Amino acid sequence: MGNKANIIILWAMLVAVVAMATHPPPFERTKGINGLEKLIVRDRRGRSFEVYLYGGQVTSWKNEKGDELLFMSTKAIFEPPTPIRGGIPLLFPQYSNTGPLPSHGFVRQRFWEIDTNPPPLPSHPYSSAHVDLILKSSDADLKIWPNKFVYRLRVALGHGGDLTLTSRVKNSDVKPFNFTAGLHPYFYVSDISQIQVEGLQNLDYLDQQKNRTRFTDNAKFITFNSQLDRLYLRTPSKLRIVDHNKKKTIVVRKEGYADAVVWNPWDKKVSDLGVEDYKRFVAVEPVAVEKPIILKPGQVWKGVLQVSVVPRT
Ligand code: TA6
Repeated sequence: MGNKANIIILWAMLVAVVAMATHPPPFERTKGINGLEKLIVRDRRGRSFEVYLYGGQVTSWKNEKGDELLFMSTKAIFEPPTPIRGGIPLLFPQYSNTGPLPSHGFVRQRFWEIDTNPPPLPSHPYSSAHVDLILKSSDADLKIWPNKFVYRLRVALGHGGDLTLTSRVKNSDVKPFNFTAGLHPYFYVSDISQIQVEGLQNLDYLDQQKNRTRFTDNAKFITFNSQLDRLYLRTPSKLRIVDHNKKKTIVVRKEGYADAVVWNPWDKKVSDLGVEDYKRFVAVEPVAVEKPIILKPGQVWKGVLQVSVVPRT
């Protein structure tokens, strides 16, 4: 083969590599539990995530070995309007049940659509595979929360296998509004009594089991031996869940969410949670609660959760 042919082959290979890097593989649209539609996104190394259009909810995230990294309740109810207990529920426009809306707002109980024309996302352009969803306030939503919004969600697998959820909320109304919001990831752990959550030492928290009484946490890290439900205020952007049995650390990074909730119900009855299920998850939630987000007409708020799993240090 002559030099010219070699150059052409090399050129074709280069074009293919660039095309693969800049055009993530498409996702599969299929039926999940009870016929609810879900999207399955895989990268070339066999990592994957699944997201249900109901709730715009990530329900699975697997590494290249096929290990599930998120927890799903053994009694999860995949029947609208019940929220799905597990994965990563989206909380908007109200965190928890401290306002007039249903607990944690209503977007986790809505049917989202695939966003075919999302605005560019400058800070995360290099994901290896992603999907964009969109939810616009409906007439029924406006009756319970009279503020027109557009919520865009990008779920992306990074080149290192990390999972990133980018939320963008636009005020599409003619008046300002405010909201509280968050994500409620159920992280799969080997045994709740063998993990610790790090990064919250010396911070103030509101104890959600004690009418949000304010305390300061002096402990170096959080361990679990009974129910715990704390809203930590103005936390660092990086938190860590160390799983001693698995010798791994789940690194939780957040942007745009000032606060963080740590929750495990232990033996508290939760109707759609199996009796032993509490042993296998911890919720470490990026939230914006203490200071509600205020948006003027046309303004967009962005919140990011990025999760990666690394060997325990
Ligand atoms: O974020 C923690 C929390 O608000 C707990 O208080 C708790 O009960 C949990 O979320 C689950 O809420 P849900 O509305 O999904 O039952």
